[in-house]
Amino acid sequence: MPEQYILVEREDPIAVVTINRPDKLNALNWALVAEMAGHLETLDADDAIRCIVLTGAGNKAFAAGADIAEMSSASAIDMATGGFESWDRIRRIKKPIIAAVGGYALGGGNELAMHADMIVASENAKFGQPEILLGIMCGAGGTQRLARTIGKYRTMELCLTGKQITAQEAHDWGLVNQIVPAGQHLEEAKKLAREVAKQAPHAARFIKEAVLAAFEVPLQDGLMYEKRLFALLFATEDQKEGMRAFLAKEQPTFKGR
Ligand code: DAK
Repeated sequence: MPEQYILVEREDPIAVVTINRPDKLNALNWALVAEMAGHLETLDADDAIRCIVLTGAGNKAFAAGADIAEMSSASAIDMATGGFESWDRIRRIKKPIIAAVGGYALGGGNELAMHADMIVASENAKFGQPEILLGIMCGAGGTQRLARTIGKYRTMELCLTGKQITAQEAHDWGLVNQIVPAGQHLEEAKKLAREVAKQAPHAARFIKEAVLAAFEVPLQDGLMYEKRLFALLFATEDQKEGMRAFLAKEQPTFKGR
């Protein structure tokens, strides 16, 4: 399958991955999600990249969901077997990902944004899970990640009515880190990414792992996991450098070792 849907721009130590299907509001067909997973994995394996920004081309949409035209003729078996692998690959990316959302983040678009670790939204952004309006439900983690993020009652409201919420509401509900003026989402997300990219890469990776574990394991197990990862960081040169620089009143230079 020729690559066609995703643009990657490197600005080491960050990279921007853009869903480039603006005429269809960046609707996520299977080939697109597979292509995105491939690029994210390549960047994840590249030591020169320390934080990834994920965005949609144009200001109208981050992504308006899975491709309804493609899904309309899919069988239950297609859906059960075909689509999930690429999403799982995106879920397993270890580097921090920041979603830069301008316009619609609906259905799979919102679910994709929630695969990121932080969300920066333009003030014109709209979030929602409109699957029920199509006679279906979330398929890429929406019920689970939303319930853990904005709580049961607001998740029920979004998923049972299909309504869209504004960037301000999403921010008030804890789904969005920052709201920025319309059209500024990418620039602001890149600023945040550069801030993250300055940090010690092993620490950033373990923090992501530990925070995500909080959604999956009981507290005692999560605390034990955090303790182990914390101790492991004392095997890195960056721990020595961070503490040396603090004591010398200097800025640290982290090398990812
Ligand atoms: N799929 C396909 N095409 C889409 C699309 C979508 N989700 N959203 C928009 N488009 C296309 C439109 O058909 C139109 O194409 P042309 O007619 O120009 O060829 C073009 O994008 C512009 O859209 P509109 O003309 O509709 O633009 P408007 O400004 O009038 O409306 C809108 C914008 C976002 C309100 C509207 O486009 C809309 O309601 N879009 C659909 C939103 C939606 O229902 N999204 C949820 C889809 S279900 C899974 C993983 C994920 C999922 C499922 C399974 N597995 C891993 C198995 C996720 C499911 C979903 O996301």
